Amino acid sequence: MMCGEKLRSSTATSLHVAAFCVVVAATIIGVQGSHKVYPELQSLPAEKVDETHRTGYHFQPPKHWINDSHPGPMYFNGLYHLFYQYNPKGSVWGNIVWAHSVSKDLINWQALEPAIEATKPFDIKGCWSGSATILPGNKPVILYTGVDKHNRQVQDYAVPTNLSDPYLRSWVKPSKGNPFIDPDRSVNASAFRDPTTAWFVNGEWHTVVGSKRDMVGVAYLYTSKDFKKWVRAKEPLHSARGTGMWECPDFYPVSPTGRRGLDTSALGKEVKHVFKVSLDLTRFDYYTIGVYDKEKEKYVPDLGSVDSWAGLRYDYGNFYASKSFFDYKKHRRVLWGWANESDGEARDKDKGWAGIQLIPRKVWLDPSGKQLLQWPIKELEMLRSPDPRKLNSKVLKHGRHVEVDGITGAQADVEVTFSFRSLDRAEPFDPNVCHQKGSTVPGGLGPFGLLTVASEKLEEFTPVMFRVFKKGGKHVVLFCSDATR
Ligand code: DQQ
Repeated sequence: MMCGEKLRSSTATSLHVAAFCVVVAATIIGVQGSHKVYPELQSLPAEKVDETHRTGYHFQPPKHWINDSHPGPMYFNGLYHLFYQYNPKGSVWGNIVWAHSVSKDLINWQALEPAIEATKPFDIKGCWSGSATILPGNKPVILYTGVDKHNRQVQDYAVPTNLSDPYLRSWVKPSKGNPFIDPDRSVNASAFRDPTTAWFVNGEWHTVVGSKRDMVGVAYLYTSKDFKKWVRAKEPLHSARGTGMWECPDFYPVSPTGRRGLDTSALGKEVKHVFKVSLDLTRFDYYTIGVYDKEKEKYVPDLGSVDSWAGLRYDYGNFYASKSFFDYKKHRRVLWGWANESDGEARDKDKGWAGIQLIPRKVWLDPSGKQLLQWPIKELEMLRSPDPRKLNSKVLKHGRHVEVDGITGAQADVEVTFSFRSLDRAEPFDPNVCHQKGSTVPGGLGPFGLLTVASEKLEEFTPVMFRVFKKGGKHVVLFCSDATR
């Protein structure tokens, strides 16, 4: 632990930090998502898997490349299903299938055969991201982007072969009705992908497909009465200038009060909507909060909720191509994201794996209505050791640290309370301070936090740190990390 302020344990003023305390966040990080094509590497099976940095907390398959959480999870008949983009032949992007795992608790997973592979003329060059929807009668259906033999991105569907198999091991892509959306001439068929979970309103099913027109990011809206024949609406659900390609759109309702999640089709007078896109230009996930006007079939962000990289991000670290789902079992909305590697593809090939699914978080609307709040799902706590390391009442001195021994510096689930005699020295809020001042330049109150992955003499470390500010008569905490060291 380190601190930039003389701190003493006290019950007067304390900050309780457990794994993710997201009030406002900002990070300096040199890692971004990408899936460039390396034909010479994409079909080289792992000779051995380097276990050094494999994770104990996150989902990852035993070997090879993964990307995108957007195929996403779904809850069906007592099991969680996780679908993700996977290269079964190597550890760089390529040969993409929809890999499939199932779990009872979102923590312990069993890998199954891929749900969707490139076998048909309408997906022969790739089975890209999409989403799952549960239709009335408890019938799951997958909508996904197929890359056809002409390299056009078309929208396809798949259904379980046998609904009474609890694992839904096998999926079929009917020739009848596929592709269900064929891009007409007005659509850019090389930028037209990732259909999101469908919602039902006004007697029709609705989905959106991410796209762009020049530099205008677009979410094309399609509607269907029977989930078979889909028609493009006159206007997109939403679009924004200067934002480029919108990948992996996600659109869902949030309750104005409380933490319960809502079914994707839920509507109501006070219900707000979240619209998320993964911006290909920056490779980060941005969201706005706004209102869904079902009569006009338009999503309108609230005043001050900004599209593009001037707006809010789900996460200020390495987090891309995310997807949320409504968990019918626990009535919560759960969000998954994907992180890729910061090493190059040569290293990915050598270590035999690349990419992880990030820790699933529960998301809900902040009481201000202006941003989302999130917290790791409760189930994560089952990974905690029965014999935790405990440190009590340590005084942290300016510029010093206290070593926590007996745990690995690379992976730990930490609950920590920092207490202050007073918060008087908190400075006015500055959201850019993490980026500008990093972990070493002191402010009024902070930075203080944890040094993870630290070398013995502290030449290298990754700080996860906090600064306290004053804003609008209250205190706010900025939560940052810095991967540059
Ligand atoms: N990855 C998928 C695309 C999606 C992109 C292909 C986002 O469908 O737009 O693997 O990372």
